[in-house]
Amino acid sequence: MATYAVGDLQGCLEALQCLLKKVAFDPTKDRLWLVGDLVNRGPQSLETLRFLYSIRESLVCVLGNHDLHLLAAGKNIERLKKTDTLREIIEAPDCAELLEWLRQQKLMHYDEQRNVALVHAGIPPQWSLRKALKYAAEVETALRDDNLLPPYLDGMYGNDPAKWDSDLRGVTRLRVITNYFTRMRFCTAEGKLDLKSKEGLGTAPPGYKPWFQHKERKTKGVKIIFGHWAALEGQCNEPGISALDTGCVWGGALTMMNVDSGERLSCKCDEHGHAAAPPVAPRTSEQTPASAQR
Ligand SMILES: [Mn+2]
Repeated sequence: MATYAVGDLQGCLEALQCLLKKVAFDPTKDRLWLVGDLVNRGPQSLETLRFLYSIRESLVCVLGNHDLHLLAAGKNIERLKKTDTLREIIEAPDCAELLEWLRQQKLMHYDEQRNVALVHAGIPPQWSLRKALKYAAEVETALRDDNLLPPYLDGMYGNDPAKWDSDLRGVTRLRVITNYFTRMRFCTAEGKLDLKSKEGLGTAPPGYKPWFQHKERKTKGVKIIFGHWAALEGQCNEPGISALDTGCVWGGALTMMNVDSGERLSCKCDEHGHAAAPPVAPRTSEQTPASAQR
């Protein structure tokens, strides 16, 4: 019995299946943790979601910004953008069943025994583990509530306010929580977000740092696994922090990590969505650099 964490799938089903095959994944014994962004931009969003649903008993899954966008587009198709590849899901006969499952997923998973947290983008430096779990649960409650869900999905878009304040209420409060867990890259020590910069570690705007680099970060005693930031290429140089997004959908590779040993494997996701083992693993700098549109 093993537990594996996998980076942003974004519809790259063949790369996921390549990884599962490499470790002889057994859904009756093994566990698969997903950092979110299961769908969108990649070749097989619908098939990916159907496959995950079929092995849902073996999954721990946290939601990413693209998954939340799918939930919103499922309620209001006009939210779809030109670059989205989500229409096939929304028009599928089993869409309701798949989205019903998706909205039950969490923003943050914490494994107490291992002292490991799983999130899509990160945990802001000013939040303790206890606070992060409490705030994640506020959004999770809204996602599961038929009355709270529509106003939440309508109100979650936007970059403001850029910083958490415990006095925030309603949809504004949920928007800031959502932005931390699903969109954050750079922020100040106080947790003020810069949601525009998407490039690598050295590109922080003045006064900002990657969320995990702040000296006073309150979750320093917790191991954290996250995705979302392809420009890191799977490396964040911070003890206890594991970056798993290696930009599969952008011509990179899909990364899998054994949660207990830290051992990593990868499968490439080429432009046609056909997975193959990379010539040299894990991926190196010859990969396409992070594109701006993400
Ligand atoms: Mn993301």
